[in-house]
Amino acid sequence: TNTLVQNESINKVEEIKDSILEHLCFNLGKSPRIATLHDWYMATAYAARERMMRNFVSYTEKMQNKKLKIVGYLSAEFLMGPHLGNALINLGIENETKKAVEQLGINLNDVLEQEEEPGLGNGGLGRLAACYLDSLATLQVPSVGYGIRYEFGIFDQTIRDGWQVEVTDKWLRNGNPWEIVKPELNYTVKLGGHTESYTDDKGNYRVKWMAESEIKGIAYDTPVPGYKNGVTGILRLWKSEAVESFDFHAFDKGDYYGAVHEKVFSENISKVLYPNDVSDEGKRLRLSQQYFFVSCSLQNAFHILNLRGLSIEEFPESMTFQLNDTHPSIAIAELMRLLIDEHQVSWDKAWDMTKRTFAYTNHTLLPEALEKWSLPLFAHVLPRPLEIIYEINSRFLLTIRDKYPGDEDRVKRMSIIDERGNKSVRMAHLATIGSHAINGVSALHTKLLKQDVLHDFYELEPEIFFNVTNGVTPRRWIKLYNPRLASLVTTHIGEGWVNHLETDLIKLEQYANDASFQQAWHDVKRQNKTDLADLIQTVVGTKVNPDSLFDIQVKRIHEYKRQHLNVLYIAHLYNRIKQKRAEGIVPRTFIFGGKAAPGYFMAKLIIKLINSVAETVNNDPEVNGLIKVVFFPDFNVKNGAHVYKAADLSEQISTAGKEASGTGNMKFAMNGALTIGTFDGANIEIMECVGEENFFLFGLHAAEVAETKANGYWPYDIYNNDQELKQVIDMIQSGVFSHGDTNVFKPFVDSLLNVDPFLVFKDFRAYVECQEKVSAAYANQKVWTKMSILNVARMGMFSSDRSIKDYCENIWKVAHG
Ligand code: 26Q
Repeated sequence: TNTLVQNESINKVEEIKDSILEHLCFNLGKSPRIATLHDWYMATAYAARERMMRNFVSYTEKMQNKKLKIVGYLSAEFLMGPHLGNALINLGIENETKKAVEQLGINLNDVLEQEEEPGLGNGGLGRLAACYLDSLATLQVPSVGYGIRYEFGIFDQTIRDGWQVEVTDKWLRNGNPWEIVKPELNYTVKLGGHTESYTDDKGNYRVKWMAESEIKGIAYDTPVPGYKNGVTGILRLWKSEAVESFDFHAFDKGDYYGAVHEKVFSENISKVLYPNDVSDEGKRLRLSQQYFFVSCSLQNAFHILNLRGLSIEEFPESMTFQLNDTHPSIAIAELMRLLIDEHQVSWDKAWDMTKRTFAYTNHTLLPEALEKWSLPLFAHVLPRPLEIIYEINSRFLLTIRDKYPGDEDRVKRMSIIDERGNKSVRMAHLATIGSHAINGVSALHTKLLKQDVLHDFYELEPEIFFNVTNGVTPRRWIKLYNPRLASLVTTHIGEGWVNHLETDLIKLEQYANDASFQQAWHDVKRQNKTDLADLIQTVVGTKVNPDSLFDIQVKRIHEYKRQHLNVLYIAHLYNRIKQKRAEGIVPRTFIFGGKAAPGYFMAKLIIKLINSVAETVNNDPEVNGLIKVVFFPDFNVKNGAHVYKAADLSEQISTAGKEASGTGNMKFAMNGALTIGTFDGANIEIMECVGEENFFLFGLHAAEVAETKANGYWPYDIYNNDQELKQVIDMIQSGVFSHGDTNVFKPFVDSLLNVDPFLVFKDFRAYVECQEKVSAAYANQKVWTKMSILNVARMGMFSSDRSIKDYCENIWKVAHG
């Protein structure tokens, strides 16, 4: 049988090679002689796509089965990362493809490097959606991911003079071989204008939306391969275009330029992804985007219903929609509108159907990050959906008044409309009221949702609250991006872990004390670190020592994530070295990566500070390479491939109660990094799984954070009472890291001394002490390696397969593989 398998593999290599050559000729019009690396990438991508399309078609066929409930995952963001490597892994043809391109004289890694990643998301929430699509396909759950085909994704980050400079992301410039446009799948979406009521021929009160403009959404489908199971799921993204009627209309009047203007307006809707900014109620285009993709998706759902020969009444049994945060929550009003205005369903029936259709995932506890829209803006852009929201709200508030007579305070708190100051629409309230299930993304987050943010709603309907702790896909985050570790693991426990992480990874525990396994484990990490060191040398120009402790914090830059706590520690170490108190410091390389929202001044200043500290520390001969600091520019999925696998220490140091879950924490831990972390988000569950003795915990608990603030927090006192902290702050203020410039970091220092909204000072001492423990532990490499093995072995529950099974069983009530 061995030779049989070998022959099969050889045949496969030939097949793939032929397929690549065919696509090079027929789709790219090139001969191998003149083909560029990018041409080879495109040809290989088409060859892989071809292998997914048969499954794609059969899966779509399967979805015609009337009895299956389809999951629609509505998300404004899908941060898919490069497709090719993942497709080869999930199709199970990575080795054969490697050989095939080698025989064509090309290196597969060079080919993979060509792919421009579709950065259609900001960070955690968008990447979560991508991991979930992978698991949905792997678990054979009939599903469609619905979103927006942004022409410009998240900006590319460059660093100039230590500052972040944003560059537009032109990810489509060289074409996108993964998507298939479906021009026949197009829907019209109304915007603006006003409404008119009338009585229909049966004497019913009806409303007509006289829109100011109409735009068209076109479907672009991207296949999502399941792991070695012959299943291909669908990511369906909507691109906006002008409706033809507007062109003709303008031509009638002879207004050619007016028609073109209309076209430009329409195409703008899906033009650009908005950064995860401090909440801005004034972004009209963002609201239009949300409504646009939601309306197209729901209209598409009615089309699918029709194709399957089902009636309108069967909608909630045939399809369920998950709202990825409030960004698509306008779907609740839109489904009501489609049912009532377009399908003549009664209010009560429509409301019952709507509630059964939607479930809502909350991703934030920060009050300032809860989505709100100014009422006048909402009325201007979406007059008819707003009327429906008013009606939903007034009926809802009746039930509240009924249940809590005289409690007008509660009514005000729970209303969808915030009547204080400038009136606004609270999208989290709409999402909660219109859903049959609502979930947080980690145990702590769900607890806090029930306790604080949505407490009134929890009191009203406790049974609709669920927890679904986030997860990440082991296909991309271990097998694809850490091949050395993956093959070491497979050699010892077989390859079942790739799609059964929950049950199989634990088998590694038996090798935790095995000296030769420990050595092999250590060697893998060491090689991964060398790879990253080389990349840093090339990209940043800094030489780092692969034998030093790689201490990494990569994530969006935000004050609540406290990159600056990490920086203060580095400055503290630097101070100790300058004062000749360096004993006990183990060689460390501090690596940072992450983008700041373009309008978030303090986040951008933190990037500048990291780069300034890096410049000073890295070039000081007294430091003599003992510590190094690196800011790795443009952190994204593609760069993440080199980062997680090389980490010794994962920094998860958010203020307790602020990070809903975190998912980077999981990627690091399942690639063998130990975590230094606060009692926050999924850190807590990670610690429970890997064991307290294998986790570096520090800092205040969420309740203590709230308490500290309630009792009046004076950061200035902490600064005055901690000499080492005072020295660090004074160094920054006095220009030690800024060539004597005392202005540049003044806003940073002032904010910490006067407000310190995220309790950096309060946790500083505990963090320093915890870092000392890390250093001591790292000094014993055998013990460290054992802890690393145990971390990985016990991370099984953080597979997104487990999360998706939770959603299937508790929220969607659908079967899974
Ligand atoms: C909202 C309005 C206008 C413009 C942009 C936005 C916007 C866009 C993106 C608001 C928030 C986001 C993204 C949020 C996010 O990524 N949250 C993270 O979600 C992860 C997955 O659940 C969690 O692990 C993180 O803890 C959470 O911060």
